[in-house]
This record gives sequence, structure tokens and C-alpha cells, in this order.
Amino acid sequence: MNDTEANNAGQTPEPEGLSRRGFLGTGAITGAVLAGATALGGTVFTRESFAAAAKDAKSKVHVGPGELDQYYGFWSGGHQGEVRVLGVPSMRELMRIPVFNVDSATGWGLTNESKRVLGESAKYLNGDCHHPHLSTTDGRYDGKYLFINDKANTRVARIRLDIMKCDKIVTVPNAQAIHGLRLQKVPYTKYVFCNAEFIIPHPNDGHSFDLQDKNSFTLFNAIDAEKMEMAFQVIVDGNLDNADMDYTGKYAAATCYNSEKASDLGGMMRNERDWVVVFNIPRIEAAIKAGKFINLDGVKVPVVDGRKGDDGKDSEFTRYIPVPKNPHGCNTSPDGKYFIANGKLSPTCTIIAIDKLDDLFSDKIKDPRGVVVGEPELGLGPLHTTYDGRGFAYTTLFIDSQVVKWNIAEAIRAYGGEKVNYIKQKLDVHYQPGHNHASLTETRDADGQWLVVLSKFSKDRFLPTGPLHPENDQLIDISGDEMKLVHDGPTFAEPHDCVMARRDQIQPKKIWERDDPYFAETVAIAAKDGIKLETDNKVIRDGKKVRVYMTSMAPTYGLTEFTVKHGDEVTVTITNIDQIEDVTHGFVMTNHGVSMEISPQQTSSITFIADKPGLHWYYCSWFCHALHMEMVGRMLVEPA
Ligand code: K7E
Ligand code: CUA
Ligand code: CA
Repeated sequence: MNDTEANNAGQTPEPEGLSRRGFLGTGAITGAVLAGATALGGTVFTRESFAAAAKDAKSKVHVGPGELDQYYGFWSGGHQGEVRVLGVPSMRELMRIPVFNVDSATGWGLTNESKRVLGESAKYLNGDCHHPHLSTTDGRYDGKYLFINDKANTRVARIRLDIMKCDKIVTVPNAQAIHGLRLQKVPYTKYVFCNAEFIIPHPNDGHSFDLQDKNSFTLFNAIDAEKMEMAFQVIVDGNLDNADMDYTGKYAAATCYNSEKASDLGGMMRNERDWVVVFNIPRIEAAIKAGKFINLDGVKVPVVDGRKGDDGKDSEFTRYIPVPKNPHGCNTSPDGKYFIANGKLSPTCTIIAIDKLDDLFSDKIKDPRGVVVGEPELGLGPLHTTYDGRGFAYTTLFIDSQVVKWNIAEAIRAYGGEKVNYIKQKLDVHYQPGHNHASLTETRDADGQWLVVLSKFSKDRFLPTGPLHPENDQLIDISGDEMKLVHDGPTFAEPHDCVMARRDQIQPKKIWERDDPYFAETVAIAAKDGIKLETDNKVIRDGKKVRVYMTSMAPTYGLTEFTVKHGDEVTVTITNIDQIEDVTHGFVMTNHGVSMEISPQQTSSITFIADKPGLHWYYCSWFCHALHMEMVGRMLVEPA
């Protein structure tokens, strides 16, 4: 009997005295979460004792005036909807990239350029992003794109890293709630893989509400990363949570916590084991190429069925590997050897050997548990695992409020029956950690320098800000043998995950190129009006539509006055002809809900109704010049 089987049998193994508790029941998790970390035994630390212990941390994270951070960090903004760019190790916020939210400063969600990106989904003003991931070539960051999910409105967005703007958004059809998202690593990011979390009836037209029905399921999705169009979908058993991809380009894996297809909490915790589902990408591609696919609910996306047959036989596309219990995170080790699934309701992680998957798919290995090579017991509530590239794994323990550092090779030997203490250190974090992320951990370049732990609760760590508390993203130095906490980073709701890249791996532009596709459609519209955007300042009337073209150069607009009629639909297109880095202008039409950014050499446009006769001032909102206050103009609206 191994540890997990012992656990499942209700016995609590205590290897090396490190195990705190055994298997976790329903009551235990609910109670433990409510009670918080410090009530769970062990030493009770105070905020003050941590402050004293970390007093020499300052020198590690201090990035002095004029110095630059070593790493770019990209943080998801959670249900706030944006992506945030941080410098690591200073943890200073460098920039925000609006994506699924509406942003007053840049005009995201207001400008025509952003509305084109948002497309149909512009009607949604909210989003919930969890998983930011950077594109790779041969398993290394290539600095091209960042992709991120929207759980709230079932979308995936792409950010161009050269301009740090979102340039594409796809709504995944036939699905509800895109959660786990990972990218193909090798040979390059051809696909964005993303999990639709919730099981729904198909078609979801009210004909049935029965989740146990054969036509109730969810989908694993592949998006063409370059075109940002759906590539294919795979029907699965159970639901889908998190995902990752291997370093051969062949296998993707995803966790499922609701193998029960239940609709309620008790039901979702019924099975002692759920599973990791592994997808054979070449087989799926081959089937689609051969025309062996269906279309679902009238949508023109190829769909293959990855469910087990009624006879219990596996499909050619998938294998279901049982793992305990309601697993959450799914993380590939940077040496490409393992998928590690995090047990959540089990104190274990399950190590799946990727090099055994060929044999599993060829049915040489018959029992899918035959690809499991380790199942270390780590502590309560393992959610996510990250890696330092030196053979150690770092797993967040939500309920224990700890990060545990453990040795993968030793955990595998322990599973084989050897007496070996694979746990190296447990570090208290504050409090209840979700994701953690080590620098470059999702690439071959995992460098084991920094670990960010995204804690869901901050409680007493910061000056109080009312009942709503910030989250606490803690920075931990993992360059030595011991993890050392060096920084507390308050964040607004709620970064689920982050990624870090070396600063030389990201090469953003400092001013726009005039032929950037981001505003190409606006340029094309101007060309039809015979306008040369860099020089012309003109008003074009087209029935009730009025297009106003102007330049901006600190501290003036090309037009300081234009006249329209009451009720006209007005489009203002501004081209910032400043060539100087950092001289961004804005355009705000007072009392019209109109605001946008125009950075050097950028063209931006915004459309609104001139719904009030009279004189209306517009002004520059970005402080650009000593005479910035004077950078104004007037829209004169004549009665119709
Ligand atoms: Cu919050 Cu990756 Cu959406 Cu875990 S997920 S914590
Ligand atoms: Cu232009 Cu302020
Ligand atoms: Ca379950």
C-alpha cells in the first residue's frame, strides 16, 4: 500500500514526521479555511516576528533610483479584468494592460481600435482573467505574445508584447467559463490550449438541464495562436480545471475535479479520485485532417469526441489517469519529464511520467495508474507547483498556508519504497496561497532565482483599507538552499497567477510605427476620406456622420475648433505626430464619456453622438508639456 492508498483507506501515514494530517474530509476543509492558517497548529508567527526575521531582506529587493529590475512580471488582474506588468524583484507596478475591463485612461472599451479587438464581446464590461502565459519558441520565451483567459465571459485574449496592448480576443463557442490556459511550448506556440470548466447540455437551449445526460459535457479547446481562431475542440468526460503542455508538442494534460458531473459541492467531492486527462495532439490533428470530426450546435469548429465509450474503452485521443482528489494545478517540470497534478483535497501531488505516455496510448501500459511514478505527501491543500530547474518543486499548501519545497527525484524513490525524506523546507506564507510561480519556470530556462506566492488573504499584513483587503503576493528568494521571504506585495482583486521573464527576453517598442496593424483599419478609413493622417486637419461630413481628423503635437491639437450639428455621430481621429519617447497625449470631450490615449506616432479614434447643442471643450488628459493645460479645443454643436 502506498501513502495515497493508505490515506484512502482512512489510515494516516506519517513519513519522517512531516505529515500534519492525512486525508481531508469535507468538514475539515471547510473548517480549516474558515479558521485560517494560524489556528491549524505548528508555531504561531506574528506579523512582527516576520518583520524582524526579514529585516535584511531589503538589500535583496531594493532597486534603487535609476536601476532596473532583473525580470518582467506579468500578473493577471483576476476579476478586475486587466493584466499588470510588474518589475521583479522590486515588485513595482510598471504598467497596466486593460483587456476584459473598460479603462478610462487609455480608452480601452471606448475607442474604435479597442472595440474592433473586443468585437461582439464589447457588450460585456467585465472579465475574470486567471492565467497569463508567454509564447515560446523551442521551449523558451520568444517575447512575442502573452495569452490570458476570461473565465467570466468564456474568452481568450492575446497581448502583443512589443506594444503591450491586447490585439485579439476570441470567444470560445459551445462553452462556459474558460479557466485553465497553457501554450504549446515546442516547437513553438502554435496552439493556445484552454479548458472550458463547466459542464453544460448540448445544445444548451433549455431542452435538458440534466448534467448526467450523455449530451451534457464540456470541451478542451485549441486556438490557433497566430490567427487567434478556434482550431479544434475535444469533448471530455467530467469537467476541466487547469492544464499544461509537454516539451515535445505531443501531449497536453488537464486536471478534472468534477469527474462526478455533479452540480453540488457534496457531489463534486464524492469520488476519492478524479483524474488528469491527457490529450494526444498529433492524433487529434490527424483525425481532423482526415475529416473525422463533427460540428457542434451549428458552430463551424471541428470537434472530436475524447470521452470513454459506453464500453469503458478509451478514445484514441485521450487517456484518463486517476489521481486523488479534486486535483487543481497541473504543472510540467522544466526538464520536460513530468506533469505534476496537485491534489487539493488530498495532501498529495501526483507525478506523471511523460515518457510513459506513448506506452499508455499504444495500450502497452494497460492500467493508466502505471504512468504515475510518485505521489508525495506534502501537506494540506496542494494547489500549484512550480520549479527551480535544479530538481526541486515548490508546492502551495492552501490550508496549511505554506509553500513546501521538495525534491522530485527523491519523491519518486520514496514511491518506489525507499525511505527518503523528500521534503526540504516548509515556509509559512500570508495567507492561503493559490498559485506560485518561479522565474522562467515554464521554460527550459527555469533559473531558480525568485518565487512569487500569490496569497489569497492578506489579513494583518498591510494598513487596513476597510472590509475589502488587498491580496498579498509574496516574493521569496529561492537562489540558495533555503527559501527566504523578502517582500510583501499588496495587489487589488485578484491575481490568480503570474509569469516572469528575464528583462532581455521582452523588447517593447518605445514609440509606435506608423504602419502598425493595431490602427491599420483606422488608417484605411482615413485613406478613403483622402486624409493623410500625419499632416491633415479636416472635417469630413458624410450624411449624419462626421469624421474629424486632427494631429496632436505638444501642446496643441491640429484643430482647436470644429463644428457639427446636434444629433451627428462624430468620430474623432487623432494622430500624435510627436516623435519624442513618452510624450503621450490624451483626448477627452467633456460631458460626453469620451477619453483616449494617443502615444507618440499612434493614431486613435473614438465615436460618440453630439447629443447636446452648444459649446463643448475638449482637452488633453495626459500631462505632456508645460502648457498641457492649454492643450484644448472646442466642439461647436449647432442646433439641427
Ligand atoms: Cu485561482 Cu489557476 Cu484559476 Cu489556482 S486558479 S488558485
Ligand atoms: Cu497633450 Cu497634455
Ligand atoms: Ca471530485
